[in-house]
Amino acid sequence: MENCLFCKIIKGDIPSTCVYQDEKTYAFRDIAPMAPTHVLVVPKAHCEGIDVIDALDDATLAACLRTVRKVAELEGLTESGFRTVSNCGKDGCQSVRHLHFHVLGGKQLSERMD
Ligand code: DGP
Repeated sequence: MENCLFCKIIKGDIPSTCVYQDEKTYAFRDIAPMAPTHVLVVPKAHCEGIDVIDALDDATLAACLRTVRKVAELEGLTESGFRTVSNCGKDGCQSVRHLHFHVLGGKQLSERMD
């Protein structure tokens, strides 16, 4: 997608700090971290969000969740725990319309989800 920020990051047109990537997914550090570890996991194929997830093939969707787990391992979060969030649409405060999973950890996170 020509005007998608995360597609440009995946292509390398906009620099990012890569944490992990494979054939189907890319994981990079969030530009405005909300926890000591804050990584975004995205499918390399463009999909706008969970509301249109049917457009994404099952293998890519599964690969995203496996990459979340891989990032947790690489960042040393497996034992302490972490949170994965995918904001969707206006009320969900999704600001970039390319499906992404936030991986947050490295501190005790709040119980509140709002
Ligand atoms: P969301 O609000 O759920 O759509 O999350 C989008 C995230 O993307 C937000 O936490 C900030 C991050 N972000 C926005 N622009 C950039 C960028 O240019 N580079 C990186 N690494 N992250 C970005």
